[in-house]
Amino acid sequence: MATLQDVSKAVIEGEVERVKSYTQELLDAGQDPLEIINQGLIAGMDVVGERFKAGDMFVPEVLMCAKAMSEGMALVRPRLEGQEMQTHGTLLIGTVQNDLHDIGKNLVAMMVESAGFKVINLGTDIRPEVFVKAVQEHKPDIVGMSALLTTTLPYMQDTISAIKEAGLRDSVKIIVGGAPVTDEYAKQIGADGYAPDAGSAADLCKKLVEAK
Ligand code: B1M
Repeated sequence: MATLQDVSKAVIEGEVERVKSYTQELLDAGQDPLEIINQGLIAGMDVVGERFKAGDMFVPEVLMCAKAMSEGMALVRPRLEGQEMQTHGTLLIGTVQNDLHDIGKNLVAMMVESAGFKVINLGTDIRPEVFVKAVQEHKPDIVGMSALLTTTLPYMQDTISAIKEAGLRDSVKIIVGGAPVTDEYAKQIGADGYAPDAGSAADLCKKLVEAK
């Protein structure tokens, strides 16, 4: 009989088929779906996040783990039957205007989702006014911006200004990241935080909502 530890171990090893079969076995045996999510799937992704941050795991491996976790989630979700899944909060994330890079941003979205957040992923080339509209519509706890080009970095500042001008700055925390972004730059443009990688971004989101 599979255990919750088997599920986490299979997530950590990026074993999609094993995650699916263990998850199904536990569901069939009547295991609480929320326990499977929190003590199996998310617990596994927590370890993946730590190892990725420490440089012990690399992007392709993390993508496999995230896929394994998503496939497990897909089996569990229909069984939740009205049980409110506790989320830490909502992250609205996008790559800034004129920037089409999305591999790192999607990795951040997956890790933050795996850490128990609802994530609204706006995509790439997101203009400041589109961020503003999305904040008004979704009322997220955190707005995340990603940029990979030195030429698109200034759009982070423009987006923060647009959020301020719309009177929404006090309602959200703003985090930034991407290869050319630094902690110093984040402070300079008035962001609430910077994360160098996807695992740190998940930790940062947890820290910011706890402090809210
Ligand atoms: Co582009 N590109 N690219 N490219 N590309 C870079 C970024 C570049 C460094 C390559 C180089 O010249 N050495 C260079 C930028 C130079 C600069 O500005 N300093 C560059 C350039 C110049 C360009 C074009 C202008 C090329 C051209 O057309 N002449 C063009 C621009 C297009 C545009 O955006 N308008 C372009 C296009 C492309 C492709 C479309 C071909 C493709 C993107 C495909 C896609 O994303 N769907 C691409 C790619 C793949 C790259 C490289 C090779 C890889 C980027 C990547 O995905 N890394 C890149 C060179 C390199 O990095 N080796 C390069 C892996 C990813 C996991 O890491 O995105 O850093 P990263 O994300 C990390 C962290 O940064 C952090 O967490 C992630 C996971 O740990 N992070 C966050 C990211 N976002 C975060 C947000 C957070 C927190 C953390 O909070 C919200």
